[in-house]
Amino acid sequence: MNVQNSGHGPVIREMRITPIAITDPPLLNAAGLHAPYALRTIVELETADGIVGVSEIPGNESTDEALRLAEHIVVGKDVYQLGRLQQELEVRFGKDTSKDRGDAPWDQRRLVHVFSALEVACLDIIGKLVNRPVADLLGGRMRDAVPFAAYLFFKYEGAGGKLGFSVDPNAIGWAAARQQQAIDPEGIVAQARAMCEAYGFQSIKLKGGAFAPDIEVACMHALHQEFGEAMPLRFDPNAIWKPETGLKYGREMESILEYLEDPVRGQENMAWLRQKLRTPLATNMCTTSFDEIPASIALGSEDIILSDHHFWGGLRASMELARLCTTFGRQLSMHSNSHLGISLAAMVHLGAALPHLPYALDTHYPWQSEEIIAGGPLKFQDGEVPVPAGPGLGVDLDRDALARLHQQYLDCGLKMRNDEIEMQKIHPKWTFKKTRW
Ligand code: GKR
Ligand code: MG
Repeated sequence: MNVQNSGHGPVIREMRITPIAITDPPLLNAAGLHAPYALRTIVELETADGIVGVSEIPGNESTDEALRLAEHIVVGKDVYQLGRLQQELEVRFGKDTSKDRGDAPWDQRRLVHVFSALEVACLDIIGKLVNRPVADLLGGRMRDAVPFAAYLFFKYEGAGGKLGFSVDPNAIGWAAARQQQAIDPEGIVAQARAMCEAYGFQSIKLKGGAFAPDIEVACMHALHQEFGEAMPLRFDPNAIWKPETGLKYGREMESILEYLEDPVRGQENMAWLRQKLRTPLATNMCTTSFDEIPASIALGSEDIILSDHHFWGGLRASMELARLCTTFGRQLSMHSNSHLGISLAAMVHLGAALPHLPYALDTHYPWQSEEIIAGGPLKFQDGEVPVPAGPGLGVDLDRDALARLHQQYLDCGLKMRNDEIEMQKIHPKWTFKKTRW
């Protein structure tokens, strides 16, 4: 039976895809340097009755193109037809493979992003239809607020955007601190202090992979000294270490880490290291899709899977992943990339519905200085974000901001994230290496 255009239920009448560019500071990581702008894509679905659902995903020309190509599949579907939508998208685009993910710290697969965008927007609509928050559609809230961790970065001076790498002399508090250079223990500790004071975070993660391990590990020890035993610490060099480097520095940090994230590349190397360290290992790089779960279990490659609804194909897929994690003795936590409030709201709904939440989740949110949701950025209280009130995601688009950030996208000329090119503007001979130290 063809249920497309059946006329029953809320049918999607229109899909709007808006790429935007948001100001992003010069943050360093294993793949290079963040550009002055990070790209996001905002998707709006509107039903025949005029109900609008929104979502936000990492911006990339090829994902935007895929979304456009999917329009004829999406328009005419009932918002409850998520299974059918997914199946038709798989037929249209073919399933993503692990290779499609790429070697960078972030995920470059198309279908997971496309489906995540459509699923979240449909759930936003469904929530509005039944007058319930998205967390209730995922099984109901287990908690009213979701804890996040301070996410520190080595960085050059500046705040990104039009100002390039210059500093705003009038900024105060975190707005000033976020512009400072941080390339050594002193800078990292100062960054951590300012971010924790502003947001109340009670766990800290440092993104590594930018400098030689002894410098980065010294920063972790400096953080431990500054904040003491009570502050859980994590470190993530994005798989750029050789196995023996992971072992040496993993042991050096064994007494101070809550968990060690992607110290080495690939499930086999992670499994080898996991046998040798007492510190739990987490990943958003070696077990990154359902297809990789069997090998993860067979090898024992990690303790914690860092899900990301943009990369795992949506919020319901992340709930399914949580069940698998429980079955196979894994913990589940959350990965992030530069993002705005629609993504954060979705992360919070998911975080609120997850049966177990043993770790504070990752977020890049403090690094962003622009917003597209009405009423400005979502607020943190003692490092936690309360589940947004109201049906669906509980956030509304600020259309003026959307138009402004779309114009910024057109003006900046970026079409996809490429941290290597950005790094080469400063260090022309620099090249990305999958394994460096
Ligand atoms: O924002 O530079 C960055 C991070 O390196 C990001 O791209 C990673 O995907 O945060 C991420 C991670 O935990 O690996
Ligand atoms: Mg990571």
